[in-house]
Amino acid sequence: GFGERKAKAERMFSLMDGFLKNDPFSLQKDIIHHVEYTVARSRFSFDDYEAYQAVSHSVRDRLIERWHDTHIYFKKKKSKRLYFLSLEFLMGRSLSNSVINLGIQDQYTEALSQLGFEFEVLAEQEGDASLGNGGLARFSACQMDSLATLDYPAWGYGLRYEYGLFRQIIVDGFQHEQPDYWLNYGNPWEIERIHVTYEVKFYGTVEDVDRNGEKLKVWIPGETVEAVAYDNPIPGYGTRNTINLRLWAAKPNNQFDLEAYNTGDYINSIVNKQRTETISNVLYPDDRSHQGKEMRLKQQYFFVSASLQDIIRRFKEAHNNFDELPEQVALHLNDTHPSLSIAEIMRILVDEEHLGWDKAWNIVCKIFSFTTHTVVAEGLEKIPVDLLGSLLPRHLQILYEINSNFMEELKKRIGLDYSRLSRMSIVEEGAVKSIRMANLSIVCSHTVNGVSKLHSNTLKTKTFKDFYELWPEKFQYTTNGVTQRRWIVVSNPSLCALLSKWLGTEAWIRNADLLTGLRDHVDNTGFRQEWKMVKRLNKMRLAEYIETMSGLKVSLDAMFDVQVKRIHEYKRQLLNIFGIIHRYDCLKNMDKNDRRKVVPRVCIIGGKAAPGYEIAKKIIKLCHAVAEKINNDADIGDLLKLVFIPDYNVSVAELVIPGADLSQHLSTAGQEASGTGSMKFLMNGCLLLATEDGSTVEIIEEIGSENLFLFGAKAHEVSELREKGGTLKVPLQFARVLRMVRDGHFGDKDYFESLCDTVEVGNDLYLLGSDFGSYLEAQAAADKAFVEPEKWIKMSILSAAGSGRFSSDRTIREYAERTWKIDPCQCPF
Ligand code: OX2
Repeated sequence: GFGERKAKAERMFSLMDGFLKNDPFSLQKDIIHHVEYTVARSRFSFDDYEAYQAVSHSVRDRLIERWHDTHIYFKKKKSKRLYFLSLEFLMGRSLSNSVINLGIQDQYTEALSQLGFEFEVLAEQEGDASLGNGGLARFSACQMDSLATLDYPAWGYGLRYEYGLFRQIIVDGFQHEQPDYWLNYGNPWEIERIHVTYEVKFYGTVEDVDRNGEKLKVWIPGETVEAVAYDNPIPGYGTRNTINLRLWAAKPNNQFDLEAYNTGDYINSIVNKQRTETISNVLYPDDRSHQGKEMRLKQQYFFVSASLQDIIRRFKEAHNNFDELPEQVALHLNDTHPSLSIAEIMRILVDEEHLGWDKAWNIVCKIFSFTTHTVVAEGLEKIPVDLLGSLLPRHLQILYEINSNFMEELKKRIGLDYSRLSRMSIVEEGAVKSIRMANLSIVCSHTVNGVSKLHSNTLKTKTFKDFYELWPEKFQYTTNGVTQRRWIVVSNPSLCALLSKWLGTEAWIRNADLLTGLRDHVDNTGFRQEWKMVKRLNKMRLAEYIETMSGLKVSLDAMFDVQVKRIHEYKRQLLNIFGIIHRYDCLKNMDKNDRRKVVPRVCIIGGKAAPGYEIAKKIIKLCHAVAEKINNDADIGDLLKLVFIPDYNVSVAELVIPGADLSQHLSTAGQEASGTGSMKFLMNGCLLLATEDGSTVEIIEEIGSENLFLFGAKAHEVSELREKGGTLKVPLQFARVLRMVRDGHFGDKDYFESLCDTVEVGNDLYLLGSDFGSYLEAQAAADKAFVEPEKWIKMSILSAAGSGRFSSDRTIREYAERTWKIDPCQCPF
């Protein structure tokens, strides 16, 4: 009975000796315990990596306690839960973030120093968890941090890829990809749940069965794979709440292929089994492009099926009526990658739970919300019907049925407007008949979110215009944000201390709006002096990194000018490189006297190109070719340096961003849905040089256009400029730079030819030529501001002061209140 169970639990708790203690002495005991029993190294000889492992395990123990309490509490409160479904999470490192969020960083620092270790050095031992590509994936990670911190009853679901995003190495200026087998040395931050497993089925056929006069569809699958859960605790800051990120891995199930076994084909039967394991093996490295690959679809369904089984099981533990599902469960689709969930949940409700179609559909339409991160229709995911039909025959039927119902309803509303009907259809007819995952997601979701105000307008007026006219109320926007815990507290400790000192409180760590308080001190010279010192310190850190990485010594007096993000034509790294070539060319043609007035620059570029994206790879090579020339030109010296930072990832970002004076966000207006890098730079007092794209429009509202350097065509001007195409006027400087590259000024003339072609007049889709003039003006304005240090520092302070709105805490609160309709549920301490 209940009394007995409670007594037993109480006795066990007394054996536990209460919760773990966090004073430095207790921490030391726990660390040494883990060195001895977990890492199994003699207590007298363990290196930094082993010390890191032991420390991490001691932190994990503390996370687990809170994780348990949080989940018991959520269960008890029966509050509605958010399930955040995403195929990508870029978590980066966990150690510093965890001890900071647990509020025990000082204790750890002291404990370790008494053991002869430095906390920062151990934290550096950790490798990144790179289970994602870029902005979308890091945004997922920031949202998890905010969900935990704001006490929302939420779970994240994802895939536990064994190979994360490839490591980028540069050989002779070319990008090479190396596998990121990140689990090689173990992962102390996850908890394997060998008992939480589900079968996921693929292939096979669907049969019509008559059961007691009822016509049923029965899916007879051809392959079964087992999904096993790995839980990753996500601690909130300043709260006991610690939520869960559950990642699925594929493993072969135990039922052997009996026939193969009996015919003596033992080895082959095992080899076949191993093949099923590969589903969660590797992350697809293409940022924003979709190729209809079977393995990718398998991953998506594997993820969806395991997550929904888990969610439905949990729901059924406490409820027996599916009508209650919408009051208990919010399912969030992070882009269309998890949108097979819609067909899967219909299958579960109709085929397995035997609800009528209409009843099931009504329920399903109340639980999904959807965020889209793209602008261009070509970027939207489509799945060939043949592929889907063979892998998931029953789901294809369901999708057809959803679509035919939708088409019927639509005809009633808009009449027989066939071109419109075919644009809105979930099924795309054509050379390759396919399923449009975005249309599916819009039809079934109660809310369709854009990621910035501008993006949402594009969705309403272009990308999803037809849908907006049909269901205007579905279309919302929630501007992205980033977590100040990671992007200030973890990555910029000196700025963190400065902010708390001058704001007189640490409360900004949970309430970023308080950063506006910095405006009150902007005229205080003492404050500005300290601000300057912090930037200098971070520039030193970055300069050291650049030197160890590339051997290049850079001057701290130079302006550190940074562009770091995935390499994409629309992000226009090429515009940056052309600007650098132009600067170099000007320097070469300048006399000694004029040179003395030039602001020295260290230009830093970093980012990965998708392995199959040729043009992006050529951009990387050009960057190296130009760097080679400039950096070895003794005549130029410290006036200009160009550095490519290889293998840009979360932990590199933590180092680079705080050290930047200027950062560049150059996407052709209307192309970047939001952009989140800019927000991290802003928080760190780095000035932006940017187009009026994505969330920059809202950044301008917060900090004023006088505090950043804007340039380029506006979003509403772009389509007209593109139409003008070949007749557009391009500045002479642009033509000259292009010529230099074409003429082999930087070598590899032939190799760069196709790259040059992409920006030739008439072919210049991203408008590099027509934006070049105003780009150079913005750069000149930045130089001018930099030579007035007091002005620059003010702009820097006002940038950080206006960054509060771009905290992911604000993003999450908006989603929670408007979209998910969930309430905070704070586990008592
Ligand atoms: C990115 C978008 O490109 C970027 O603008 C946005 O800030 C980020 O998502 C987070 O919303 N894959 N990555 C993105 O979109 C897709 C698709």
